[in-house]
Amino acid sequence: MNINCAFPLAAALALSSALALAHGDEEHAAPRKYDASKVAPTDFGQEGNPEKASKTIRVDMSDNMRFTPADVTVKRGETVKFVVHNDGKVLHELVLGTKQAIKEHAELMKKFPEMEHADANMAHVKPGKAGEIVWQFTRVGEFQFACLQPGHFEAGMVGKVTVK
Ligand SMILES: [Cu+2]
Repeated sequence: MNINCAFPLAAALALSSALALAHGDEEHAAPRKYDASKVAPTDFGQEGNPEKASKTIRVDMSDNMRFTPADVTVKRGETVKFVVHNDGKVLHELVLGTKQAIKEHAELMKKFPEMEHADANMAHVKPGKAGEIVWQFTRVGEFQFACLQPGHFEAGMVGKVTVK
């Protein structure tokens, strides 16, 4: 079972106890398969078709709780492939969302630090590894990406996506 992090907090909380049970490490082993029939629009865009990615952005994550770059600009409608490298020694992740969704998600992670999930808008990356997110930005505006491992967001592990 996956939780869409664009869901309101209440819905996410209602689901979270089931999630903790449903989410093992096994399902994270296989790379995500794009399935057009499962693409769900959100306020910040939707899962992109990897074959239609017109831009690749490499983002590095490090144990100093920073993303490099921490500020990216894309065009509305563009499908972007984020290649997310973990240069540190602990688990990091990149979660895309609206400012509000990221904030709510961070709160949820504080309450349920064991909660794991694998949605199209996030990549959990083990030390020394790389992960991918393919995302189509369908709305103009300012969005965020953040690492929601406990304490990381609070330490400033957050970046900005501007969609023009
Ligand atoms: Cu992190």
